[in-house]
Amino acid sequence: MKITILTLFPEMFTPLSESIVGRAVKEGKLTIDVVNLRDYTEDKHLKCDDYPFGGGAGMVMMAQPIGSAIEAVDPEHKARRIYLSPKGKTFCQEKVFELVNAEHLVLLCGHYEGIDQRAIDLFIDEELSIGDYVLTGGELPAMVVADCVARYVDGVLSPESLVQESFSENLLEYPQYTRPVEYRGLTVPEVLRSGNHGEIDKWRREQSLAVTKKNRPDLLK
Ligand code: 4GT
Repeated sequence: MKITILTLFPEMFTPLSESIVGRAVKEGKLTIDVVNLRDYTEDKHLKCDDYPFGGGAGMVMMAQPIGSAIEAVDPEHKARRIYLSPKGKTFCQEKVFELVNAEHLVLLCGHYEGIDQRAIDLFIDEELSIGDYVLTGGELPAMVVADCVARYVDGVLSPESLVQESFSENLLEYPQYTRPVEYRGLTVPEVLRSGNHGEIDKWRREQSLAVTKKNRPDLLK
């Protein structure tokens, strides 16, 4: 799998070279290319934004650098081209399972007041939002999508870590504990130290159900 990220702020993606995703990239399990849109502008001052037609605050990213960059990274339109935007359909785990089957994802990040609508109409397959709030740019959402998808690329996580999740579909995770047994007067529930795996599974299911009822009752409907 290859993920190409198009952005005016490539330095924002250094976190992707850390931790689990960073290791997967180093081991060649997936490729993440971060491409600077500014490298594709035809403007002699390397400008990538301009004033909005119709007036209003802020700047709008021009269609030309976006179009040229997308055509350079995906000339035959084989990739799924995604624009991260608060106007998009809400990103969810089901979408992760769909995207992980793609050979190539192109993630376009907007900044300022957004991008010229013609860049969306001409070059984008779908718009995705990571939730109902506004950010200064699409870079964090692109990292969210890249991280979620990377976890399901073969060999990135152990199969056991992923199986556990699919069992607990539509339920939130049960609480986890590690050593020591006692920390500041709070002890690890006895059942988890019993070695009785039937009882442990039962306890975890009950805890999952309880936390889902409390925090996300919508998931149970
Ligand atoms: C929120 C989201 C997103 C923004 C989201 C274009 C200019 C959009 C700023 C950008 N805010 N992008 N993808 N909820 N802001 O996913």
